[in-house]
Amino acid sequence: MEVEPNDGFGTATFTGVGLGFVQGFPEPGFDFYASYGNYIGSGDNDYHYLYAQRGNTISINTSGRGSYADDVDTTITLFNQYYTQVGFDNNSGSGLNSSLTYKAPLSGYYYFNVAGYLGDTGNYDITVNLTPNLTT
Ligand SMILES: [Ca+2]
Ligand SMILES: [Ca+2]
Ligand SMILES: [Ca+2]
Repeated sequence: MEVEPNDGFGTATFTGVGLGFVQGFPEPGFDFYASYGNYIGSGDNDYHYLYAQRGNTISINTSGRGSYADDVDTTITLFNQYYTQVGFDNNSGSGLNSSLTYKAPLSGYYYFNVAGYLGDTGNYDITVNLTPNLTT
């Protein structure tokens, strides 16, 4: 679950994904995957972050939360550790959900903001997957 306030980079919610990932191989306790529920209120931005190593593929998806199927029309904006935007998606997921895949060119923290399209509000789940690429 997100921890509000998380409306900017400095207060982003940690997904739990990526710590302990060393030299392309997972260490004990490493998380490749996270999924948890969140809520977008009026004027809300939800920043989350993960850690990826160079060559990892980051996959981020939104979906309806529990009984709140497709409650909110989400967007996802992805940023690198320098807060530079490196990706955006509105509706590539199911329905009006967002889905974004990005191969990390640099090791570091990656941040993403989930917001409601045109101010839409509601419940959503965020799902994050990290796929190692051991050939890079
Ligand atoms: Ca929120
Ligand atoms: Ca927020
Ligand atoms: Ca959308």
